[in-house]
Amino acid sequence: MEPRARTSVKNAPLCYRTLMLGPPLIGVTTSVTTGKEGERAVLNAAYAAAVQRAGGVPVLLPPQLEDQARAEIFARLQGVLLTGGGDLDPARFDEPPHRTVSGVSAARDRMEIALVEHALARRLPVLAICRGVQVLNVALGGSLYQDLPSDPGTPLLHSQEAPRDETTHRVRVVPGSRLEEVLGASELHVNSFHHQAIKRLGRGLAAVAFSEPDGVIEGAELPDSSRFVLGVQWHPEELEPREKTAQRLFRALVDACP
Ligand SMILES: [Mn+2]
Repeated sequence: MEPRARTSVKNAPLCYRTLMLGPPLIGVTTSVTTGKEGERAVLNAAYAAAVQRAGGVPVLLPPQLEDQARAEIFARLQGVLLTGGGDLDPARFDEPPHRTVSGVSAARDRMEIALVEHALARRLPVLAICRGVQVLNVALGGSLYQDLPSDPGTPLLHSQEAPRDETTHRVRVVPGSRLEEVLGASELHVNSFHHQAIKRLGRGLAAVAFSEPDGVIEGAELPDSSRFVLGVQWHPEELEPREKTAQRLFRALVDACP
């Protein structure tokens, strides 16, 4: 007799939304790199895998798209995933750059801020990860701590040296928030690859998760039950193959698509 298939993410049933309406197109932003091979658009494979396992179709959005092409793609999207990457240009929140600021791409900043505005105007669901939650915050007029170790200073190593799928600090989630509802947890262990974080919150955003014990904002959302706009400072795409809380974030994005 054949052994019964083990329940795993790979053969988990598709989410309700995908079963009823087909897989939604999720715009996934990419990083820019420059080197001897020239300029490139790149994406960590874990993001594409997580979106697909949740029942969505990732549509990669290179910052090199011209305005017309970008608008044509944006108009067809049903959801948005803002990914991690280099720092935003601090000029976006009217500050001179700290000496540690790195990986700034004006093209990426411009495209992602336009994407946030497009998504909010069309009430599309947005999941924002790491740099993504910082982009969401800045697009809404907020600001960032440019270098957590020196400002505001913290005993935690938010730029962890451990492997990407290892968790290194605790996060407390605000009871009653959308994030808590999605995660199904009010306390969790997360990975951490950021040297910046939200300082002043953008218009309408609520801080819904904090690292412990230093109280850095690790989650933000629009507290509006009629739309899904949510960001986390950690990297659920790296934890998603085995962590239920991480899987739930991607499922929730797909389920919220029109
Ligand atoms: Mn962190």
